[in-house]
This record gives sequence, C-alpha cells and structure tokens, in this order.
Amino acid sequence: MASPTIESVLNESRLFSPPASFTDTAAINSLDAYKALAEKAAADPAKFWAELAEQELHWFKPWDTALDWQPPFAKWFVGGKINISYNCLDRHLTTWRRNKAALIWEGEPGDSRTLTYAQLHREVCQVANVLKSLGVKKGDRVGIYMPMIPEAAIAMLACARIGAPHTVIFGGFSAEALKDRLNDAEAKLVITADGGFRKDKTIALKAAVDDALADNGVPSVENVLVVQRTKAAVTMHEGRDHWWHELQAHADAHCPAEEMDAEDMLFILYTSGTTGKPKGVVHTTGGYNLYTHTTFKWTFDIKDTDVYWCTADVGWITGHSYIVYGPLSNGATTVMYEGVPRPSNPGCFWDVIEKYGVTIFYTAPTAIRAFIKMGDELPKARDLSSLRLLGTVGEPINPEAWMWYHTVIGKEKCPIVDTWWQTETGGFMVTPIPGAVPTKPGSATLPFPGIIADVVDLDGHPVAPGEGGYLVIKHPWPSMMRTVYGNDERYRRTYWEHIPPQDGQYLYFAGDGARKDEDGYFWVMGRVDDVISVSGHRLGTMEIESALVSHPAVAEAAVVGRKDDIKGEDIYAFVTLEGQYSPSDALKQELKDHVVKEIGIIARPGEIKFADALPKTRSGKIIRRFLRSLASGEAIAGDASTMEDQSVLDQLREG
Ligand code: 7RM
Repeated sequence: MASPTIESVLNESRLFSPPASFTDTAAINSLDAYKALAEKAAADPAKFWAELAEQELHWFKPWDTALDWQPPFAKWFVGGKINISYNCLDRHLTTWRRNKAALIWEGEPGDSRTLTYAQLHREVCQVANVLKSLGVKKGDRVGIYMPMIPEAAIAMLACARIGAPHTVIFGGFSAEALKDRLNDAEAKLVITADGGFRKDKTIALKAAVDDALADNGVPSVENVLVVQRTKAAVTMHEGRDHWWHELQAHADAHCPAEEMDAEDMLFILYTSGTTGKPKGVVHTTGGYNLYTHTTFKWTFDIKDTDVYWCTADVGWITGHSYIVYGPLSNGATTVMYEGVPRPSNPGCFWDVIEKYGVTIFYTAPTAIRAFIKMGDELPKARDLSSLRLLGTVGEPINPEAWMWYHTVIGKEKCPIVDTWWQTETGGFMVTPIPGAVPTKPGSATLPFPGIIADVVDLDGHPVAPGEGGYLVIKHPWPSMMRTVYGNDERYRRTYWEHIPPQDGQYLYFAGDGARKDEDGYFWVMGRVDDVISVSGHRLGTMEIESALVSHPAVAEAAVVGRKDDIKGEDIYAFVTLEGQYSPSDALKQELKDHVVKEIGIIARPGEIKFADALPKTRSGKIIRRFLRSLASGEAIAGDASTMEDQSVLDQLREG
C-alpha cells in the first residue's frame, strides 16, 4: 500500500462563507448551529439517530434497540419494522404532495416524462405485483441492468416494496461482468431493457443479458423482464423472457408494502477493490433509509420548491442514494437524465437546467473539468438563474475546477457541497452543510453530524494538522455497509484490520489518504490502495489485469493510473506477451477490446505498452511505483536496488 503524499497545491487559503441570500432561508444557517448539532450527535450518536428515525420516518413497528454493535458488525433499529418504498411513496399520498412531481425524466432522443408521487406509486405497485407473479419472494435477489429511464427507479422501488433485494448493474458493464455479478448474488430474475441510448448510439442490453445467461451461465435466473426502450430487435426466449409493458398492463395497482425488519437486506451493489473480484456491498433497510433521508435533507437544504438534479447513473451508489431513495423519502422532485454530454450535444446539461428550472445541481469533477475545456460560452448562453446550490462527488476536486464551478455556473451565489463518501458508507460522510459551513476550494470540509471521522497513521494515532494520513470513521453510522455479500471475512479484512482498534474503539478504514487542516477541514487526496478512478468510476487495477491475462497473447499485465486532465486518471497497462506473439498496433486494439468485453466500456485502457519484462522485486512483486512514474513520463524516483533485474527499467524507458 502506498502512503499518501501531501500535495503542495493544497496550500489553499480561500474561504467562502455561505452567502446571505442562501442563509436567509437555510434550515441550518450558522456555524454555531452546525456545531451544536455535531456536538449533540457526538455525545451519543445512537440516541441522536434514534430521535431522527422517530421524527423523519414511518415505522410499522418501533425498534427495541437503536444500535447493536458487535465490531465490526452493526445492527441498527433492531426489531423495528419499516419499508423504504412506503417511506418514499405511500406516506406522501395523504399529503398535498400526492400530485407533486416525484420524478422528472428527460430522455435522450428528446422525449420526456413526469411522474407525480401518485403515478409513481401506482407503477411501482403494478411492477411489484408483476415480480410476485413471476415467483419473486421476499429475500430473493433481483438483478437490474437498465438504461437511465424511469423504469429503473420503478424497478428498484418495486423490489424494495416486496422485500426482494436488488442488485443494479451499470449498463456500461459487459455481459461477462454482468454474469459474474448475477452469479455472485444468485439472482432469481433480471430486469433489463431491449437497449439504451448512449452518446448518439444504442447499446444492446437485452443481447448482453442473453449472452450472460447462455449455456446456463447463471443457473439461478428463472425469468427476465424486458422494458421496451429502443425498439431494437430482440429475441424473446419462450417461458423465460417477458415484456414489462404487457405484464404491467394486466397488473393490479394495489400492493401493500411488505413490513421489513430494519436489518433486512435492501440491496447489494458491486464495487471494485484491491483484489480481482468485485465486492458485493450489502446495505440494509432502516439505517440506510434514515441516513440517506437525513443527509439529503440537510446537505441539500431541501425545500418543497426545489428541483433537484443529480447527474449520476442509477448503477452507482450516488444514483441509489441521491437520485432515488434520499430525494423520494423527502418528497422532493428528482430529475433523471438519460443523456451524457458529448461533442454532438455539449450544452445538454445546461439545457436541462434551463428547461426544468433546476435549483440544486449535483455532478462530478470529471464532468466539470470537461466543461471547462468546452468553454464558458455554452453555459453562458443558457439561463441558469434558477440554481441556488451546487454539489460535487466522486473524486477530489481541484481548486481551479471548484473556482470555475463557483463563478461560471454558480455566479458566485451558490454554495458548493463537496461530498466525500463511498459505496460502502451509503451516504455523505464529510460534506459542508451549505448554510452553515464556510467552504474552501478542494476541501470536503467537516463531517456530517453524527459522523466521527479522523485522519490517523497506520497505528491508529491521529496525525498532526496538515500531515497526511488515512481517513477513518470511529463510530458506526446507520447506513454503513453490513458485510461483503457472502463473505464476512473479506469485510473484516478489507475495512477493519488495516488499523488496530484504539482503546477498544474500532476504526473503519476507507482506503483514502487525507489530511486535516488547522480548522479541522478534511482534504481527501485519493485512494491509497490499488483502486483507480477513471472519470469518477472506481476500478481495481487487479480486475483489469485479470481481464488482460485472460487473453491468450498476454503473459503478464500490470495496470496503473496515469494522471489525466479530464478523467482524473486514465488506465495505463504494461503487458508482456507469450512467446509466439509479437507487439503490434492491431494487438493493442485487440487487447483494449478484450478488456471492454470482459469488464465494460468504462475499463477500456487509454494506453497499452508492450514490455519484455515488468520491474519486480527479488521476491517477485511488481513495483507499481516505477510503472506509475513511467506512465506519467516522470523520472523513476526512489531506490531501484531491490529490483531483481535492473536492465528491465532501461528497456521500458526506451521501448
Ligand atoms: C460516492 C462514490 C468512493 C471513492 C472514495 C474516494 C472517492 C468520492 C469524493 C472522493 C474526494 C470527494 N462512491 N471520492 N467522493 N474523493 N472528494 N468528494 O464516489 O464507491 O464509487 O467511490 O471515491 O476515493 O473512496 S464510490
């Protein structure tokens, strides 16, 4: 594991106080108010969350114990009965929000759709009944492999309604990756679409499902439910495949929400880690509902007049927590957009903001950096005056990008919430409360109330202000992951054994390097493990290496991240070939395509370099530090004396 480095660029001293126009109406509107909340929460986190759980959510039955903590296994609201689909839908129907827009959807070829809470509820109930009619029962896992259409959210809520944990697999993953995940989750049913629109092309989702299921590839899957989206020709397998619209048309719109135990599994979401096999991160019902509800409410200072838009895909945790569950639990209006900015439509994001009067806009640094490159004319040509709050997520935001976002998009009147969190944490961990906490460009600022975060060394001792260390969380929180699906040991090893407990207090290891400044502000510096972030998509280097070596030409592969102005990092692969193969551009292309086939388009290497050998230690470990330097064209820093064969580096430099 590489130790975090302190970047000298982080001598950032600019401080932006929440503007008066914002604090005037903000629910939490001063630093003192934030501090009072944070102090109250820290004094007794379980009590703090229990009070909120009672105030903010509907429970069929109250819990007996707020927190049962048997490190590293936590249970929240034990004995409580709850349903997140009920909290996101039913409870709003008896209020004026019944006919409020719940979901505003902008389709890629220009179609659009708005669903009120009552309409969304109706469709969710129908689809829940369809799932039941196809034999899905409480506890059965359902795979969701969909484009960004309302049916994706409907599918998730329908699963939650009947207590069938969903596992959403991003539409950019390949058939192979889909197959692995469906098998790991032992999914009983898959919900997909004929295809999806993506960057002026279509992607064949149903065909990928067919490939994954071919030759009994996923023995657990009994049925496939197919939404019609692109009208692409698809093969429907008799007895296995069913059209969503046909079954929905005959489905009853009455389906009471299942009374779930607070600790019943809500979903599995696969994420990349240090080893080759992605981890199934398990989230449960009650704690996740409470935490995404509360973080959404306070971090976005949500009001009933807001039009909120998060640009993530529902295939990622950001889409789960902050397109679907957090916003709907609050009765907010959430915008869903099927498109992505591309050369043929570079101003599409600003068009969506203007068209719907978006007031809160939440996106990723990689998108912001791409917009900077496209020039200020595009956003300046649109009316963005509806915006009152901006957010960012996915990777550290460089201060220049932050300043551009603040000036060109926010017109210096919108606070920016830089939200640090992970698939594993379920919701925001370190983030400003916009009406209360002054911001610094590039800092995620202070922990959310109830979160006890710190930066420590490998022994678990807090480091001095300004020093680099490891970001840890010191007390369990309601939406923490419960385990790695089917693998408690991997959960323990990955998150709880890097750093020893301090005075009996266990420390959650996030895998990020960070520093804390004199004001206690957190500056996240990036991953300290073999995880790289390409356009904010999290990928394990081992995963890509495994994909490469599964090609017959490849003897050995080592993958590193190379700094990229827009993507943050790009994939740089070093490859040695089997004897009978020789380097060529055609083979490079073939290997890139092979990785796309094995994992998906998001894992396509930016560069492949053929090598005669890889730099290794005498014990045979690949020295990635050297490869990183080579990839970025820097001089090789540090001691090469541990290397087995010194000439390897010279070859790589020349090659
Ligand atoms: C929400 C999400 C998690 C990793 C995390 C970090 C990085 C996310 C920020 C950030 C700096 C941020 N989930 N990360 N947000 N780094 N500042 N505001 O991205 O599981 O896909 O990735 O992303 O390295 O560990 S994720």
